[in-house]
Amino acid sequence: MAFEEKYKEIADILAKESNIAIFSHAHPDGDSVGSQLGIYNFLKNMGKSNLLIINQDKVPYRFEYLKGSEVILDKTDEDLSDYVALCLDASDLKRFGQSIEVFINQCKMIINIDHHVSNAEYGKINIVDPAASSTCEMMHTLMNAFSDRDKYFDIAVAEAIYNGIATDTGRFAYTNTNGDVMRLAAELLDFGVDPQKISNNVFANDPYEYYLLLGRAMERMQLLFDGKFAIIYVDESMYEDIPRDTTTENFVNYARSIRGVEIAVFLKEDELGIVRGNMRSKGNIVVNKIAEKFGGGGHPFAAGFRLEGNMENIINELKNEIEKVLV
Ligand SMILES: [Mn+2]
Repeated sequence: MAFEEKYKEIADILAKESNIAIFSHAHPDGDSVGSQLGIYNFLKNMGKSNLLIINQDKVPYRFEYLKGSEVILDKTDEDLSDYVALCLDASDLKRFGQSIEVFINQCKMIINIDHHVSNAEYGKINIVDPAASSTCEMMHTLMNAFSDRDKYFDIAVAEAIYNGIATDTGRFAYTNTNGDVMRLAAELLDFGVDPQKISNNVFANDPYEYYLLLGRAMERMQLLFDGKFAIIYVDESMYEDIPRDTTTENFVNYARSIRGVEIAVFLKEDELGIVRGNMRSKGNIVVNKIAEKFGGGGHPFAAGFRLEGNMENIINELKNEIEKVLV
């Protein structure tokens, strides 16, 4: 089935159903929250009252400005057996987190919309479009498939979509930025989105402790292979006087921004013995294949993994793998 027909099929289902639960991946980002709140506000404007948004983790403060962010739950007592699960920006059921998977499986139908090439097509209906910049871009296409779309598309919807596009393209800088993305962004600005408002909330809104922690990570950075590989990490010792829940979102991009660096990796031990890794490339070297060797995956130039192990061992294994592509 062509994408166009699938979008229409999903729009028809969502227009007809009154019980819709919207899910996205653990550790929310601008695209996951943006796509959830974009479609939430759109469906709410259609008059639907039985809408739920359920995520494992709370909304990062930088996205709290989006309308509806306060209604996002981390669990529900509701019987979901008559709900449609709308699963966004998540390549497989594990990405939602264990507690959320249970809720998704209670639903009578799963609709899966995502732009990750590794998507496992776990839904009854799946639209997976790796050519899309973001799930938010796909949600905009979906909204266009509703009749009377203009009645439901308001500024809150537009802001949520812009939020996801701006973040997943690295502020319109990564290789997934193309003419379609810019035309869509232009359309959203014409509609009334205030880019300064979005930017101030998303990109200029971190507490002092965020930069203090970043400084500590940067100070211990290892630059290897003629300065082409940068590796940074945070560990327990860096948190002494910094709240434990201080986010490390985007840390990897500071390492990636250094002149000469082709691949940057950021590591963090998030539970005892579980190390999360973010990998970013400047666009010359594919990193999702490397992430796959560590049990992860993602986009060609932005990938990640999560695995059990000791930080030092993982750093050494990473050096070995990255040496193969860099040296
Ligand atoms: Mn995304």
